Amino acid sequence: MKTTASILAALATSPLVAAAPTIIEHEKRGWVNWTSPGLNDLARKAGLMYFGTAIDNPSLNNTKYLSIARDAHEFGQVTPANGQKWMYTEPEQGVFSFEMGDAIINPAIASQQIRRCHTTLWHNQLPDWLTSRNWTSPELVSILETHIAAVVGHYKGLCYAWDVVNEAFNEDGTFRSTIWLDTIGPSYIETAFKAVAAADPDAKLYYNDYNLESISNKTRAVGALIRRLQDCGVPNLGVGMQAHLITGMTPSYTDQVANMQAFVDLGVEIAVTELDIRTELPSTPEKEETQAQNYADTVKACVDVQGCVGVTVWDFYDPYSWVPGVFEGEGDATLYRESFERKPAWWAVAEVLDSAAN
Ligand code: 9MR
Repeated sequence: MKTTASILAALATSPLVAAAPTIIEHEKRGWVNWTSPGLNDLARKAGLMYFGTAIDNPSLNNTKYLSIARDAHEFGQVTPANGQKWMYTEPEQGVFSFEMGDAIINPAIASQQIRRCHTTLWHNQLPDWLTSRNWTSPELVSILETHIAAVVGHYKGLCYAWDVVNEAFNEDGTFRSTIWLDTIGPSYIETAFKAVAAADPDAKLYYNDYNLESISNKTRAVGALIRRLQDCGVPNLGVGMQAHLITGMTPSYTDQVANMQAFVDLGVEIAVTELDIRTELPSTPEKEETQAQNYADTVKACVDVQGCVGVTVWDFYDPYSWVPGVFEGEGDATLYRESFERKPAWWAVAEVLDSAAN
């Protein structure tokens, strides 16, 4: 017997009958005036654990921004963009400060937003005391373990995941030369993962990097690292694809799915951790349409690959995007304009999530 739902479904797919507009289309066209579902609401219905955003400390005095950033309907997950990094958490050796991290994490707890914590080991934003002199390998291992025990210990039970090691590979798949590699050798990675696992046994432990969105020498090197970590018994592993992408130059949906599946096949969970898609300025309606399609492809790939748990944008508001400060002449990388108007990319993401849910 045909149910009403199956008749409606058949009508919607019939070439003679236009598909019923989705709720997103209704709202976009101004047909209904309701409290719209946010991106996280839609992501949850589409089977993801969250749709989230990075939040940085300078934005904490912007009330309008915060009303969106702390709305769990829109963002069900938060990452501190800077507040948990070494230069802020251990500004002097053995002196720890959690003020900046707490300012992002505590309101996220209050808003019932999942926390991804970022990051216990990177080569950037290190304090001067650490970089301005040479250490022996045992000294640096001890510094690393002390730092992780203090910082991860402070946030124990509060972080769904930690980006344990960030950006450790070159594009060709060799290890990046950093204070960590050059002093300790590649074993610094295992050391960091084991230290975080010991300090917070429930946290997911992510390797996080950029240019991991389609299969390459770099993604193969990350795959080999994951297998090594598994061999030495590191639990709860994950791979974060940062996805700092460029409008019109993103990997195809198919390539992103194949790449995500290759990571998932290693037996780890994955997430899109820092999504933004930058455009050469000035932006145009055509460029924004391309950007919208590019955002939709990445979000859809995550929705379609079982094991991709969520998508985090690296801020949702152009004035707080890192892009213009680093890439001269580029910007317009996020989902919301300076006026807080939602861009075509927001609607495209909502559409992808909404149709996955239905
Ligand atoms: O968004 C962060 C920006 O405010 C900092 O100035 C910058 C320093 O390098 O780091 C940015 O965040 C980075 C993240 O921690 C790791 N992946 C790349 C992000 C963009 O640079």
